[in-house]
Amino acid sequence: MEKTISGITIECIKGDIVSQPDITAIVNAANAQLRMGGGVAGAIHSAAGPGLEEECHPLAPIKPGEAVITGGHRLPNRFVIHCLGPVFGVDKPEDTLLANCYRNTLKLAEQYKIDSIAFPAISTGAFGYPVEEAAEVAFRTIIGIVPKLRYVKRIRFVLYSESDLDIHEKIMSALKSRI
Ligand code: AR6
Repeated sequence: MEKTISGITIECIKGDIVSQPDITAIVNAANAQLRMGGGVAGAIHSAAGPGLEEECHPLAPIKPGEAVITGGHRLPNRFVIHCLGPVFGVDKPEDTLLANCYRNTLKLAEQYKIDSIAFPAISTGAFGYPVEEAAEVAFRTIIGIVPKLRYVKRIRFVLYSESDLDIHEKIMSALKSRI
């Protein structure tokens, strides 16, 4: 599913964040130390190779809601933007911190004149954020920022499961009627 708002395409697909060769920057659901870890971070570091951890080392630690940028190393993408989502029930207020992830990531993307970006569903895996609530925060934040974007033209959500895709599509269609 995709829709265009203020000339920017927002889309949801089912897939793997490390297999988005047409996208300039992919987003890592990182850990504070910017190390390999599991889930998205594990997949990104495995695909990028050890050079990514080396580049990350001096940038760590980061706080919930913060984002930092590195090169893509062996990934097909030019950049990786690493952000630390909130741990649900621990880092509060969760919704503000999660919104900051999307806000700060898009801010960096603009600074680096990035035209396309792919997000995973930050915080919804190991960090336990309920997918539906997280998707509401993600879309609400992005919709608020979209009119201000100059360089980013495509924002892709890459969902790992059919059910996560369904939830994101449902929330995206509901948003349509509110715009
Ligand atoms: N591509 C797209 N989505 C994925 C992929 C993938 N390759 N792998 C998992 N997902 P998570 P978090 C989905 O746990 O909750 C790590 O260990 C997954 O199904 O990667 O922010 C880090 O080291 C879920 O819906 O990120 C941190 O310590 C979503 O991506 C911690 O987990 C996010 O899952 C970060 O936890």
